[in-house]
Amino acid sequence: MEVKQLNFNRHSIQGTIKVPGDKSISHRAIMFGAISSGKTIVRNFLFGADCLSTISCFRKLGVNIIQEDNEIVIYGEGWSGLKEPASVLDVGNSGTTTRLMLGILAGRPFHSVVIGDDSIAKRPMNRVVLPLRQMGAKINGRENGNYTPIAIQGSPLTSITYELPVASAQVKSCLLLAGLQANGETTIIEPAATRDHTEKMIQHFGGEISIRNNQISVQGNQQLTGTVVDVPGDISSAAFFMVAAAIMGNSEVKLENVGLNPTRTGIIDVLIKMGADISIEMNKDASYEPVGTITVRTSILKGIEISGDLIPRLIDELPIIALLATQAEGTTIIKNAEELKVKETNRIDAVARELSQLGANIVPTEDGMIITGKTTLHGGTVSSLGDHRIGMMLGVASLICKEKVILEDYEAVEVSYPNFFEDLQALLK
Ligand code: SPQ
Repeated sequence: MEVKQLNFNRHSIQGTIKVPGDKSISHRAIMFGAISSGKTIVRNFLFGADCLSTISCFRKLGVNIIQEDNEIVIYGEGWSGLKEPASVLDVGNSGTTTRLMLGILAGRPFHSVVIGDDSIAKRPMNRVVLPLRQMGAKINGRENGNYTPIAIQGSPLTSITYELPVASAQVKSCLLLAGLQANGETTIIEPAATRDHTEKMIQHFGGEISIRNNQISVQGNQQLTGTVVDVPGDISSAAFFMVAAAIMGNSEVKLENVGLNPTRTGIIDVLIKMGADISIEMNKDASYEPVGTITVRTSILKGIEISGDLIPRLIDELPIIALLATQAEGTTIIKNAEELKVKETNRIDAVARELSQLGANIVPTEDGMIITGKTTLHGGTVSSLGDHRIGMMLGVASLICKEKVILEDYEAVEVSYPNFFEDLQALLK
């Protein structure tokens, strides 16, 4: 375990930054390139550990994927270009790789085994395994297929209509990828809108998809064609700088080329509702995903309630929103966010425990947390607990702590933002 002493000793954050490419879109670009026919070029790919795990898995599945300067080039040979892997497919720490890849493997005529790290081994896979079995997939794993290692014997799939029991883009995407290979029309019904990058990518790679309110349908036996994917900057990474600028004095940060897909912009809604000084400018020439520039300045914030349909639109930002709430006057209540318990860590417990160590007033609840502000944070020893988003949140927290902060397990940030601490340091004044 590596330890970092965070003693930035700076008073403001100022400047312009382009955060790395979006993690969700980078994963999907590799997967769609791999199942399509022809060449796919991925620009602004995120070279984080999770997306590198996706590349490694698809190389083991026989796909020719090369890096040319900062671009990834995939020479896809369609669905049948995927071949039985000679060794296990290791997803590392990546839930997205696990769940989406299972949707692809379920319909391929070969055997494969998926493993991951200790965190992945605790994340529930029944949410995809059960509906995939309904489609005809043959899947085994620990605790009847709920946990990795998971073994799959691919087989012909039949379409289903499936109402998602939880709002999850990973489950939706897994079933759409299986549905693209099935016989007939597969329909997914969402309880609340989740990130729609898979739907957009199906269209971008020349596939057909129908979206009516909360119902998404794909016909089976579709062949896709390789294309160019421009990955926008990751709003989930940008969120750390947005919050740093809002809570530090005399600050202004401009974030360029950030993905502004409405299914991901809940953090912006929260900042506005809390009274933050924020402005957004959309890029006119963005490609198939909306992109723009976000500017955030030092803000006077007030506590709010965050719940309902907003939750899936900011699920990964809740750790940094919790820190934001410690600097808002009054109470912030986060509800309906029980999904936080099954992320890289139990993020309700992790956020409450680590921020309380620094003096925050946070009460964990069954489905969220209650945060009372505004509190002065002191220093102390905290840990990412191996969770990249907890590590980056604590890095931002250290900027407003009165004493020094020791961060254990800081290298977890490599999962989604390998240069996070360097980029943060460069903006501090
Ligand atoms: O890939 P992984 O580990 O699941 O990553 C996380 C993250 O914080 O980066 C969640 F822990 O993001 C998920 C997100 O929470 C990425 C994702 C996607 O790309 O489809 C969807 C969300 O998960 P879910 O379970 O709500 O579908």
